[in-house]
Amino acid sequence: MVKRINILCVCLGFSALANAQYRNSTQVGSADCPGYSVTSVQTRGNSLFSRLSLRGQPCNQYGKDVKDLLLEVDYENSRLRVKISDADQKHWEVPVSMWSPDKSYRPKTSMGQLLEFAYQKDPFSFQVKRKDTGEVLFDTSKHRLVFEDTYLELTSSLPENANIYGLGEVVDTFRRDPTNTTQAMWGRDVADPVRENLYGTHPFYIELRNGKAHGVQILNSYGMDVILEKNSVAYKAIGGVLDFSFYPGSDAYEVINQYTATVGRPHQIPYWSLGFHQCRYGYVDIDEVEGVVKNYSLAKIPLETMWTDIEYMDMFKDFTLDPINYPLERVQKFVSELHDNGQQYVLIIDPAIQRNESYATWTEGVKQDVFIKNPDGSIYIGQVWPGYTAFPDWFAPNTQQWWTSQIKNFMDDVAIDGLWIDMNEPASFCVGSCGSNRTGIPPYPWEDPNYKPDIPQTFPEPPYAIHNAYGNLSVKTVSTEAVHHGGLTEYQVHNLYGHMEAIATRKSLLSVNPNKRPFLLGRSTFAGSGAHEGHWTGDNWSTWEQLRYSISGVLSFQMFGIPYVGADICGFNGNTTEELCLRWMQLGSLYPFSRNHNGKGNIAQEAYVWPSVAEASRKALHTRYEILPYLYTQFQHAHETGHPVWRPLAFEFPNDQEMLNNDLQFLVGPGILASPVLAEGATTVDAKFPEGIWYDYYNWSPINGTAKRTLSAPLDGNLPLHIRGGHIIPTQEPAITIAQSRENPFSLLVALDEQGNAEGGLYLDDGQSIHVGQQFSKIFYRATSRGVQARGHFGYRSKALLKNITILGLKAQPNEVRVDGRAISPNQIFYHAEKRTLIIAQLSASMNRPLRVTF
Ligand SMILES: *[C@@H]1O[C@H](CO)[C@@H](O)[C@H](O)[C@H]1NC(C)=O
Ligand SMILES: *[C@@H]1O[C@H](CO)[C@@H](O)[C@H](O)[C@H]1NC(C)=O
Ligand SMILES: *[C@@H]1O[C@H](CO)[C@@H](O)[C@H](O)[C@H]1NC(C)=O
Ligand SMILES: *[C@@H]1O[C@H](CO)[C@@H](O)[C@H](O)[C@H]1NC(C)=O
Ligand SMILES: *[C@@H]1O[C@H](CO)[C@@H](O)[C@H](O)[C@H]1NC(C)=O
Ligand SMILES: *[C@@H]1O[C@H](CO)[C@@H](O)[C@H](O)[C@H]1NC(C)=O
Ligand SMILES: *[C@@H]1O[C@H](CO)[C@@H](O)[C@H](O)[C@H]1NC(C)=O
Ligand SMILES: *[C@@H]1O[C@H](CO)[C@@H](O)[C@H](O)[C@H]1NC(C)=O
Ligand SMILES: *[C@@H]1O[C@H](CO)[C@@H](O)[C@H](O)[C@H]1NC(C)=O
Ligand SMILES: CC(=O)N[C@H]1CO[C@H](CO)[C@@H](O)[C@@H]1O
Repeated sequence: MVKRINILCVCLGFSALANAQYRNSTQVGSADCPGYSVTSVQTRGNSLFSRLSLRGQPCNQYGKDVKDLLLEVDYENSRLRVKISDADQKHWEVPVSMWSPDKSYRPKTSMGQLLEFAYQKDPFSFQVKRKDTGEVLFDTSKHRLVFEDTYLELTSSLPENANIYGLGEVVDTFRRDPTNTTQAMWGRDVADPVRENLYGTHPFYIELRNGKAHGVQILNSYGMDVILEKNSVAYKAIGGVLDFSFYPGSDAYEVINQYTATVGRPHQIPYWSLGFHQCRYGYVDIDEVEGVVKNYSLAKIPLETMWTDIEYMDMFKDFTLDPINYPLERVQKFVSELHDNGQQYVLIIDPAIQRNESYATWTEGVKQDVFIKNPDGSIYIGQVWPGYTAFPDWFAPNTQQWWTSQIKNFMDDVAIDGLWIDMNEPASFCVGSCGSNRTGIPPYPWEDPNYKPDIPQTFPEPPYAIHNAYGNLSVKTVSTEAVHHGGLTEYQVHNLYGHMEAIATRKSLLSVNPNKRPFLLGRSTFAGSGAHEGHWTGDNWSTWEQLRYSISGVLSFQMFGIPYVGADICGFNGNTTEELCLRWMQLGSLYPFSRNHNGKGNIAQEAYVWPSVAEASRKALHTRYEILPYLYTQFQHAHETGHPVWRPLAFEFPNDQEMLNNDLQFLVGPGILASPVLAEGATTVDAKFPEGIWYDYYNWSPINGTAKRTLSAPLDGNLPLHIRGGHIIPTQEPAITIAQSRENPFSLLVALDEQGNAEGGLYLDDGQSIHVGQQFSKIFYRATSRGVQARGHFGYRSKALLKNITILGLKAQPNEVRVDGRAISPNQIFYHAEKRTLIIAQLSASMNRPLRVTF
């Protein structure tokens, strides 16, 4: 990737800031700006090129107006792209190599038949319309375009009370407030405050309008505000270009399909990563870590993967082990025991590298010239856990090789199964540089009452201050004036840091194990990160509010193409309570990424700590492991089409007004509705059921939608789950590890709809290889009230057999049941007339060929 980028950009933006102060003290608004007019237009095949010229005197609102612009409009397979750039000078643009587009994506209908680009010449404005209905999806005609060297502004009208989802990363309701939302895009290390900018950058939204969906994205790595107010969406960026992608849908899943075809499909996950994970910051030594694994085993709670936070390192230096508390031999022995038990081990690393002449990662990095620089060419120094540190520059040509060799050397010693990349906004505790000659480990700012950065703070701020909740852009991160390879500044590429680390780290893991799916979890993400890594929603307090918000957090990352996501179960900062932890284990057992993680100094919160939580966890994880074949199949769909693993009810039922704001219930895949308890003291849930028939997962009793029901959910019960009529859920008998579960018998749970039909799918492979060739099965199940059929591609040899088929909603008892034409024994057939349920038991059918069951 580094080779392909090869930028030598005399880019405007930051340098303009350093040389002049353009701030207009009279505070002109964009309405005072002249706008642009079209001076020439050319069309070529699917593309349109046009030049735009400033229509009058420059307004110099937050910079210097650019005189001539270039407009490029392209109808591509997966999007309509509208790009406006400076005609004469190159501004930094995110290189195409940051994305991994799905080149095999072929739409049923071409973009040109779905969307129309229309424009006005003077002043220039444009509309994006649906071709079939003429509906205007994006319309800039009511607002002036502003294009300055350090400020870009473009605004589109929106319908009143628009249904807008996305624009992250943020802690907020899933549907954003269309009248008062300011989402700053500036990666930020902070403990999950509500409605402020956070770790990742995702300026992509989906709008639901009249039951249809479309998506709009801007690609720009500069700091930016996206503002929803007054029936409009405004983009205000502090540099770069206006590079928009429009995704016509027409349902939300097709939008996400088109979006992920453009930015990169979610990576294929290792099957084991669907097991339950345990971590905490503050496991003092390897004995404690071993003790946790042992306690899970004693409590008979499935623990698939054990994690350790930064304390395993020697003074928090990456690729080292604390010689006293995590001695190499002990750690090696621990890892091999985990592996013998079919379990995994994942460790954290941070990008910041301690400045230390006796530390090979540092000295080699200096030799290979891999670190971010000060404007004077010296190595930029910040402060992170290991004291004064430098930051790898992912643009530099040798960084990949250096990073890979660090990871490889470490993994030669400790055979970890994946990496967790934290602090990669990148976080730093100084405001800007800590001073270029500093070494050692000073107190952390919050530990030192006399702390004050003692070098002059010269980082320039842009004239337009985006709504970064830390104020100045260099606060708690690398200074905006720090320099990357090719002369790029942090000001320009800040928001790409974590994404580029993920690309590099995935490559490193692949070079260590070329045919194994890497496991990678990252904090700061960008459009396209899902192709490389999963995500957790970061650090927060153990609160009921955060438990609720975790649902919209997970849902929004489904939209962003990063479906492997979860929040820290039981909460990270502060002390949880027994009840909160119990409810969180229940909800968290359904997170795509299910990990209990705790902060330092808090009371223990592993699932076994309280008998009540242990019992609830066993139940909840039993259900998770039961539906693993279904869950894994959803991840394969996500990998192929971007379709989310957790589905927002708004996206599934866009015509149901009750569902547009519902982010307290959700669907797992298309067929399972979850209605978790999210309030202290509650033992019931007020659940809304959309149209259809919904069968209780545990006792199979049906509920007719559309309905509101108060469901019983005592602490010692189950999280309410309902299977949606029309769906077939493949299940497998759970075991304590994924490897063992995968050897257990399968079953099918067939939930018939009102017409007596149901469908479902199952994807099977070895769960770990990158290239499965033809060694996979894609089975399509179809059921009616007369039988069940399995067809499809059968390339994977499963040793596990199909045991039971349970049919819910079957109105009459069948006279006989035939499997592939042969009648089976009546002893294998159980019909419950009252429940309208048929169980066909003890089938022992192969999963490796088609099957026909008739009744
Ligand atoms: C500030 O804006 C006003 C109003 O558009 C304009 O007349 C003036 O020239 C601008 N000042 C500078 C320094 O550009
Ligand atoms: C708009 O949102 C801000 C930030 O969340 C909040 O402080 C303010 O009260 C809101 N204003 C209105 C009118 O709701
Ligand atoms: C494991 O459980 C034992 C017995 O309850 C307890 O004393 C010990 O602290 C636990 N260890 C860990 C690491 O949680
Ligand atoms: C940093 O050290 C170099 C050489 O060791 C020296 O030339 C330079 O003046 C020092 N800079 C500062 C700011 O102290
Ligand atoms: C520098 O690294 C060496 C080797 O890992 C270590 O012994 C030493 O403590 C480190 N220095 C600091 C200041 O951490
Ligand atoms: C932000 O930066 C400006 C200009 O460098 C400086 O004057 C101001 O004190 C800074 N504010 C904070 C909160 O650091
Ligand atoms: C959490 O509980 C521990 C032990 O009771 C206590 O020392 C600590 O202060 C508590 N933390 C908070 C944030 O309340
Ligand atoms: C559900 O609806 C069906 C018709 O679609 C009806 O036969 C049945 O009685 C209803 N069940 C309940 C519990 O309302
Ligand atoms: C299969 O059906 C039999 C008979 O109802 C039941 O006892 C058994 O628990 C079922 N097994 C599974 C895995 O569903
Ligand atoms: C979503 C959420 O619960 N955010 C909380 C994170 O923690 C801070 C305290 O540090 C609270 O203020 C936020 O409400």
